[in-house]
Order: sequence, then structure tokens, then C-alpha cells
Amino acid sequence: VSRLILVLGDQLSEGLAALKAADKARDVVVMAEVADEAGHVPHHPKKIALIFAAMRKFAAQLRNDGWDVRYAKLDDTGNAGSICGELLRRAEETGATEVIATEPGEWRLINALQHCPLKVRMLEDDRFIASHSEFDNWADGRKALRMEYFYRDMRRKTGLLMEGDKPVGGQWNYDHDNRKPAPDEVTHAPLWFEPDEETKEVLDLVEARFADNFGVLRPFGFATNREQALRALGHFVDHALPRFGDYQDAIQDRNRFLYHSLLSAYINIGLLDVLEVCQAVEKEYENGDVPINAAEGFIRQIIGWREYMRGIYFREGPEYPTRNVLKHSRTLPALYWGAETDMRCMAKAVEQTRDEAYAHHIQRLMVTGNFGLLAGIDPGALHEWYLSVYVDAFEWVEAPNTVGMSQFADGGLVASKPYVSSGNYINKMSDHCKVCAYSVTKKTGEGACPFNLLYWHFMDRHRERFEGNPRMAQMYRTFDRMDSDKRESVLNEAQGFLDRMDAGERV
Ligand code: FAD
Ligand code: DLZ
Repeated sequence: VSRLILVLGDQLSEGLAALKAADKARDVVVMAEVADEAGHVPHHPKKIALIFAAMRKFAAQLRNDGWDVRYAKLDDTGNAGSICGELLRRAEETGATEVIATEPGEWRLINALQHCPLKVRMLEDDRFIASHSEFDNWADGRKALRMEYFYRDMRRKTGLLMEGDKPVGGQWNYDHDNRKPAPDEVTHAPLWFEPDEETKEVLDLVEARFADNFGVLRPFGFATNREQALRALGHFVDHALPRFGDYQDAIQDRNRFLYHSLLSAYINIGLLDVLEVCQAVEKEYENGDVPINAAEGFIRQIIGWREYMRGIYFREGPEYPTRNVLKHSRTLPALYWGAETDMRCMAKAVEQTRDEAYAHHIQRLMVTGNFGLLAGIDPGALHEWYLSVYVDAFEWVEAPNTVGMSQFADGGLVASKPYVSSGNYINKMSDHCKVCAYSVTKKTGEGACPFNLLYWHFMDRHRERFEGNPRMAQMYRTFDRMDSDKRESVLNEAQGFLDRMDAGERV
């Protein structure tokens, strides 16, 4: 009797655990575009298009390799609408009673598979450097789960940028070199791909079915198969990597991508393997083509942050995305969905999110994330927003970044202090403020930058929790040194801004 081998839309890797455990001669691969997955949050149309196009091409490749693949397109008659429903349909069709799955990257879907009335064997997803038990062994008994120490273990485990048991160059981390504002001239552009016939068919489907979702579908240029993703990797290491480190934290008004790789979606859906990506970067360093701060900075994001986030998500369990220790409850303002705003940094970050389904890390953390935290927006609403609008968003990586790193809603498990800043940080790292309707140098009064006002509002709201944090004590001293009239007017103006925003006025 054949078994069903489930391959999800972010499991498009030839070496997937379920495929490795299968028998090509008798087992049947099940892949399905389903309304449940495409509709549980309002995904950006580009994200849906990428996943469907890449799924179709991966299915064709598996068939070419001799697999029996049962593939359901979204508009096929008989499409059961959910992953479990599709498995049941294929079980009936083939007589199979057993499913081999690779653990999904979201508790919701793990739960759905566990409750599916078929025998489901769920294998650990081994497309990561650290297994669940390795992460737990590292975490057990530690008071603080700091990424940096986990990262060093991952360097030792992979041997990446190591000389014996020592980090190359003598330091583990070169982040202090990675904080330059963007140069005037950015010559690099990411590699895009012209949609082929198969991708065009998907674009038409997505246009017809998801027209109301936030986000611009065309032009669509993402890589949709492994060969293209490998070309995107090659393009990045050849052209952008040398300057990746220097400008990693920079934001530029007229350039959406700077020297970022745009590889996250390809890695997350399985078109690229984490080790192959990191080894390609390491090789450039060894050849003398890129500086250590670029190579180390990039590799840290992947074997450090990415692996660490996954560890946290699975260790903390299904309730993690609902955490809200700061009890923030503000409704997500319409400006996150493109309503006009005079805050240039917010307008530009949301505009490019709508157009590209992409914003780089500092935009997500220090612009839209920072604003959400300062304004006290419900972290659950922000979580749903980030999960919806980015092409690379899957809950295992998105939730710890949003709920933990960006919103401090886990109480400091991921971040040792909240990532909040006034307009000053945005002014230092970007050129938005030069063309903003607000004045970043004004702390109060007409035209004062809302980040300046909200920063003190946040600090004041959460004094009890953060005053004792040594990394924040200095800011409380600064606040307390202001004369009381000024303190009062900052807080009143911040409240006025929030009231206007809540009332739906343009802010
Ligand atoms: P680069 O800047 O070129 O970085 C290289 C690679 O490092 C990325 O491709 C990615 O694989 C990895 N990486 C970098 N930072 C992180 C990080 N903090 N966590 C995990 N991996 C990282 N990343 C996602 O992949 N999916 C998400 O849903 C996601 N949501 C986020 C939400 C918030 C609020 C924040 C602050 C960050 C989020 N990130 C997420 C992390 C990061 O912003 C993206 O990985 C990055 O912007 C992707 O663009 P890139 O490929 O050009 O990255
Ligand atoms: C994100 C997504 C979307 C939009 N659609 C599908 C789909 O139709 N079929 C599928 O197998 N997977 C899809 N995915 C990816 C899943 O939602 C993903 O596997 C889970 O969120 C776990 O990471």
C-alpha cells in the first residue's frame, strides 16, 4: 500500500525529511494549493504567487525525477480547501492510510495534522543547523537566552569562519563596523526574473482570487525555482556582499534594497539551503573578495538569528505569538495598510512593503516595529500584519521577530531591552527626515517628530518595568531632568497625536 508524502509550500527542498523517508516506487507525493493556507491571513499577493509558482515547478521537478505527484491547483474542482482535506481526498483515491509529513513551521498546521483522521508520522524538519533538542540543550538551565552565545556554538558546529576552535580574525562579532549610513551612490540592484508562462498563469489566478489583499502583484520578479534562486545567490555574493556589512543598518529614501540579499524567501521556502548560502559567503571571504565584517555579519544573521528564532518559536510553544506583557491594545492604525501619513519613514516603509512584499530588517525593526511599540499597538495585530505582508513570512521566524525582538511582548526573552528610539536614530541611519513634513530636531510643539513625542510617552507608561534596567536608566534620568512643564507638554502632545490617529485623522 502506498503512503502519502506531504510537501507543503515552504518545503520545496529535494532533501526534505519526508521525501528522504519515502519510497519513490510506491509512495505518492501530495501537494496542494488550498484556501485555508492562502486565506488564514491576508497574504500579500506576491507572497501567494511566489509560493504557488514555486510549488508548481517543484511538483514538475519531482515528477521528472520519477515521483507520483498528486497536485491540487487552487481552482481545481474537488479541491478540499485544507491540507488535511486534501490528504483525505488522496487517501481515498489511492487507498493509502498513512501520511509522512515534515513538521510544518506553524503550530496551527501542526495541530491540524495531528487532528487529521489519518495516521500522520511527523518528521523533524532537518533543513536547519540546530535540531530542536540541540536548541533545548543549549537553552536549558540558562538564565538568559542571548543569541550571541548560541551563535558561537553554531559557528563551532558548522566550522564557518573558524580557525580550529577560534573565530577567524580573532573576534566572533564585527557588528560595530556595520552601522554606516547609506552612501549617496548605491550602484547595486537585486536580480529579478521575467515571469515565464507557468508563473504568468499563477499571477492571473492570484489576481482573480486575491484582488482585495493589500499589496501590488505586478511586476513580479521573484525566483520561482532552485536554478533561479541559485543565480540570485550568485548575484548577491558577487555584487552586494562586499558592502552588505557596512550598510546593513542603513535606510535610504530612494533605494529600497541597498546591499541586502533578498534571499530570505528563497531560503524559507526551501529553494536554497542555509549551509550552501553560508559557504558561498565564506568562500568569498577566503578568496579575499569581501571583508570580514560583511561575511561574518551575513553568516550571523543566518546561523545565529535565524536558527535562534526557530529555537525560540518551538521551545516556547503555541501560545508564544499571543504574548503581550506590556498589555498594548491599540488597534492597528490604517497607515499600516497604506492610509496617508506625514511621517516620511512610515510612509516609505509601508509603500515599499505594498509594492515589493519586502522591507529590510531595520525598516521592519526601527520604523514600523518601533512605531508600533512606541504607540502601544496590540502586538497580536502587528504579528498578523508582518505575517501577511512580507514574502518571507512564516510564523516560526516571523513571530519571534515581531512578538519578541520587535515588540518586547515576551517580556525580554529575545531582546534584553525594547527596541525603541526617538526620531534621532532614524535621522542618523536614513535620509528620510530631510524630506519629512515633521521636524526631527523639534522635541515638542507644532511639527515635532511623532517618534520624539511617543518615545517619552512609552518610557513614562512603562517606567515601573524599565526604570531598573541598567541599559535604560540613563534615559529615565534624562527625562527626569527635563523641567516639569516640558515633560507634561511632551506627554500631552504624544497623547494628542495618538488620539488623532485613533480617530482616523491623517497624522
Ligand atoms: P539580509 O539583510 O540580506 O540578511 C541575510 C539573511 O539573514 C536573510 O535572508 C535571513 O535569512 C537572515 N536573517 C536576517 N535577520 C534575521 C532575523 N532577525 N531573523 C531570522 N533571519 C534573519 N525574516 C524572515 O525570514 N521572515 C519573517 O517573517 C521575518 N519577519 C520579521 C519581522 C520583524 C518585525 C523583524 C524586525 C524582522 C523580521 N525578519 C523576518 C528578519 C529580517 O528582517 C529578514 O530576514 C530580512 O529583512 C530579509 O531580507 P534579506 O533576505 O534581504 O536579508
Ligand atoms: C503560505 C502558504 C500559502 C499562501 N499557501 C499554501 C498552500 O496553498 N499550500 C501549502 O502547502 N502551503 C502554503 N503556504 C505555506 C504554509 O502556510 C506553511 O507551510 C505553513 O504556514 C507552515 O510554515
